[in-house]
Amino acid sequence: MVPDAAPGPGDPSGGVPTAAVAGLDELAGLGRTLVMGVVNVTPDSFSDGGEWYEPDAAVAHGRALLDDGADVLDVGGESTRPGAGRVPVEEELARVLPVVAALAADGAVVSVDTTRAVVAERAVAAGARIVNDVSGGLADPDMAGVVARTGVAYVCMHWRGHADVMDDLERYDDVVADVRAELSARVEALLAAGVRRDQVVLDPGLGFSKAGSANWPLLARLGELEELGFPVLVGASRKRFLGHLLAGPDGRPAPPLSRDDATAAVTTLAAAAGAWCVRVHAVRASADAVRVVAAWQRARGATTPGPAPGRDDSTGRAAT
Ligand code: PMM
Repeated sequence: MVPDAAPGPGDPSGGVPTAAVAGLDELAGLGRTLVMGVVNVTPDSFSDGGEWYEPDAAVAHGRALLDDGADVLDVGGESTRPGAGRVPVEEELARVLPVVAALAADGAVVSVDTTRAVVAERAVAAGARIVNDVSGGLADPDMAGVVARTGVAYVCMHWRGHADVMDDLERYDDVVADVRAELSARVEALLAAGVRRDQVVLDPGLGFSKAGSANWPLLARLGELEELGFPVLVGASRKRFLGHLLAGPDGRPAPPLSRDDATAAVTTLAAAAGAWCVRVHAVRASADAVRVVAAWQRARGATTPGPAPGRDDSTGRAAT
């Protein structure tokens, strides 16, 4: 892994997402899209089910992802696989807390992937610095209060229902406009509960209540979400819509583990579109991709007369 080149004085890194998110100062200076590596401590995730279920194996996997170039490790103890049932809260705590504590003690920036306020709060006490809530605060009315009280970064994903019903909630007039409006409503609720703006990261929730074809406009029009003025995280890794895209002649979707090259291609596109972070299972290719995009953007900034219309050159984010 080649270390990041430190942006020099006057470095024209227009278009690079350098947003300062609460408590993550050391990441803001990297001048490129961040890579979040997935550490699923579950027996049944669609993408890597069971592989890292034992805490020691999960910690070792997290460390390997750091070696591959991950900036953040996302530790989750409940599968969001379509159709999955809920995990009892004590079980979720037992799965994630030792892994969060061990990786945080190593000095890693750890995120906890949970929809439960109590899990979020205990994980932050164990060292997590990001709460990644695929329900955007809808699954647990106490989540916004915990996020406000702890002051940590909060990934607010677009969500319409738990895994057992999410595929029945896929109707949109215009998927991008609808997701944007529903995320805006979540942001209003978070701010009303005392969450600060600099804690919030938005996520379109690819694959969550989105039929295959609905995911592409969300990627293609990422700028419309960025216009809300918050950093954007993209989680496309190994998802079903990539499996359908890569289906063989028999029409069967490509299996999850064969979707990593397509995931890296999505990382490249998302980074070029200004994503703050990508969440991926196979880190190395995406870690390389975000560095390629940053170098490409710096060269564009050096050779073009100014920032693209509507962009704030200092942050690389849409001027709102
Ligand atoms: N996708 C999964 C789980 N957590 N979190 C965020 N913020 N965004 C996502 O798209 C997302 C997520 C799907 O399950 P996986 O852990 O097997 O990838």
